[in-house]
Amino acid sequence: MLTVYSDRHTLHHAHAEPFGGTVVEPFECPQRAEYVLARLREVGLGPVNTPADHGLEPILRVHDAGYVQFLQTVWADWTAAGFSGQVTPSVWPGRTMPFRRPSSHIEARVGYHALCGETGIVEGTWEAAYWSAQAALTALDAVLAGDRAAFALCRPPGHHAPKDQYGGYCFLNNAAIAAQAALDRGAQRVAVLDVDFHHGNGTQEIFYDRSDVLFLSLHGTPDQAYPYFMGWEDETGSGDGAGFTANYPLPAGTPYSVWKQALEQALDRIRDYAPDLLVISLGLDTYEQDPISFFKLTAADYLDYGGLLAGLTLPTLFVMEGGYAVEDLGINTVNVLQGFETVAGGRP
Ligand code: OKP
Ligand code: ZN
Repeated sequence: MLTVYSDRHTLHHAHAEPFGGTVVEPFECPQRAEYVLARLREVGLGPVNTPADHGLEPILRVHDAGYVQFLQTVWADWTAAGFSGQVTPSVWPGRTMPFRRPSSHIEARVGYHALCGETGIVEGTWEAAYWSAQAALTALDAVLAGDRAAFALCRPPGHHAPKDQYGGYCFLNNAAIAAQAALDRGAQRVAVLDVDFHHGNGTQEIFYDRSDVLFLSLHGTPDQAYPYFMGWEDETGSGDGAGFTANYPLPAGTPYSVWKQALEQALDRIRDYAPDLLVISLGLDTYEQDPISFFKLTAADYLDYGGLLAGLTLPTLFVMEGGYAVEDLGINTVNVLQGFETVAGGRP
């Protein structure tokens, strides 16, 4: 299987993360991608290519132009205001404040575009996010050209970002950008299956009122897990999209046997939908040793469900999302891809 990877992800390295009343080293760190890269080279998964530049156009099919411009200029505006460290939101339009007009102050613009407060922005964040999206688009090229599957080793991740907000370590929604690009290049229907521990709120929101993308997410129940305010079972789509969103919230301690039942239900939905392309938002934070999550999957379970995904016999694009047990992240990620290849057969 082809992997697409850009070392420019290292330009995004937040310095600190507020967590549980203290400040810690960010869970979403550059070493994550290095562990995955090392493991896929160790097992000889396939070639590793750098992304081709598809430009801003496919990004702007999903994200607002004003938001993209914000990401491009936020660091310069932050430092011009005399601020340093990392861009950190400190004020939001509160829930009862009527929105009258935008404030041009950088603190206001940061709060306007920030979903939440744990995600730091540094000088190279935009460049890293841009090439992360290009990795997804380049891996998509391979699948559209006939590869059975390809892996976009994206960092930073994307699934929490709706069209004009960042947070949950995400800036550009790589999976959504790839799904939209596939539609723009002739696909009729795309399924996005999000197996990250966290609900893919950004992807859900982007496609919520559309029937050309079926979005499905298995995740920690909003009652107990970030992003808390979305991901309930009764969120099923609206308008033309009614019935084209499916959520499988699961409680703390969920073992693979239970997670797998939800996955089988999601796979049935995908089979009925008969998409032209399957995009997997691949998060490995369902792992029993993940420091910020609470499912109980083991390394062997990743091999197993990789095979189940291959059983759909669909062209499949894997897009890296979360996973914070850094030292085991390579093994777990590549286990999904190898489990897939064992059932699907190797590279065509
Ligand atoms: C990103 B991805 C919770 C604070 C917020 C953010 C988690 C982002 C996960 N105490 N934590 O989906 O892996
Ligand atoms: Zn996650």
